[in-house]
Amino acid sequence: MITLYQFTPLLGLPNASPFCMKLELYLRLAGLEHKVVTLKGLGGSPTGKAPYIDIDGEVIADSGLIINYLEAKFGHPVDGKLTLAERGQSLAFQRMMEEHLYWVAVYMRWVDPATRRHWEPHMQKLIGLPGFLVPLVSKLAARGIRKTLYKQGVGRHAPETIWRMGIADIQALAHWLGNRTWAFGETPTTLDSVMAAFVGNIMRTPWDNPLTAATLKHGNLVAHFERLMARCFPELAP
Ligand SMILES: N[C@@H](CCC(=O)N[C@@H](CS)C(=O)NCC(=O)O)C(=O)O
Repeated sequence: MITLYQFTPLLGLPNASPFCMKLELYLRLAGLEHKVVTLKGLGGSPTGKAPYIDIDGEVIADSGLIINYLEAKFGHPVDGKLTLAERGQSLAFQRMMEEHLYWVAVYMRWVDPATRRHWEPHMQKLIGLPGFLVPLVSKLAARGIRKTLYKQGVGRHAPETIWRMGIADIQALAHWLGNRTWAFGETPTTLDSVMAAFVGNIMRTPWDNPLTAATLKHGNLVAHFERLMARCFPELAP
């Protein structure tokens, strides 16, 4: 039995963490039976991050490592038909979103001073905080995450540059997807899950910002997100 530990659903999405949303989409694409547990804290995660799973008593963290494990254990139900070259492309785009675009999205959600107050009510739901603590926790979180972004490197740039870096990733994805239904062939794969998780989270950010505006201009990315939602999460599909 697989138990998926992740944050509470938010913004009309299965998850406001793109990594949790990616993994839940993958589990549904793979048709692997699983139970979802909403996290109250990250103490049970071997890495201190979400998502993580428990599979027959073995606890594994990191969405990518979990998918590798499940693909190997269950006979590659989602990515098995990809050629080695397609696997290479898939991994390169996943890394672009998870190791680069992610940090711009973190800036958009947690640090950009113009938008922090819009995120606070959602943050309250995400962490389950009493209302009076929200301004303080929001300020502390923004301070901590600003330091993380500085160490990672993205946070050393001016805001206009940060936005430009994220928008370049979105454009690359949109141009690469073109008018295809899925990233590769007739059925969705892990890369489709990652794209929909990132595009969905950026699109559904409920305040004006340059990254969301640029993403919404790419009708093919929006339609791709809606297509995967209709297939995997009809209960939440737009
Ligand atoms: N590489 C990891 C990244 C997971 C990750 O960064 N999760 C974030 C949420 S989007 C998290 O749990 N952050 C909590 C923290 O850093 O304290 C994966 O693919 O699962």
